[in-house]
Amino acid sequence: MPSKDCIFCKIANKEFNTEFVVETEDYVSFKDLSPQAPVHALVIPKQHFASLNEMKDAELMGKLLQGARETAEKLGVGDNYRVVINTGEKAGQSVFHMHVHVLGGRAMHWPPG
Ligand code: DGP
Repeated sequence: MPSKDCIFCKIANKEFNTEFVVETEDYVSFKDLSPQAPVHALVIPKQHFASLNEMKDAELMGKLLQGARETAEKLGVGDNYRVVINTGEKAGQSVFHMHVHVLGGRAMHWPPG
């Protein structure tokens, strides 16, 4: 169920002319507004799920990972990139429409903060 106040639903519905890196019938990816690495994109399902915990469709979950891989490749970091899914406020989730971060273009540290 799309949420009318959800910014990522609006992006997926093309209400902001956002340039997509990848688009399929199930998901889109686009560059993050507040990049934390030289390459930072988000992969989101077109359907609204508040977080990973609301997603039950394993096939769609797998498609989002394929989307992350394809997004990294298209943005030129296909050999070295990090995929992050923040789930819940304490884990750093600030937009409650499930999204997969794709980060690359610099060395990554572990553990993340
Ligand atoms: P998280 O903190 O894991 O919920 O990540 C949310 C990310 O979404 C954060 O890195 C900033 C990004 N973001 C928020 N609003 C917008 C927007 O309107 N456009 C784009 N491109 N990114 C956004």
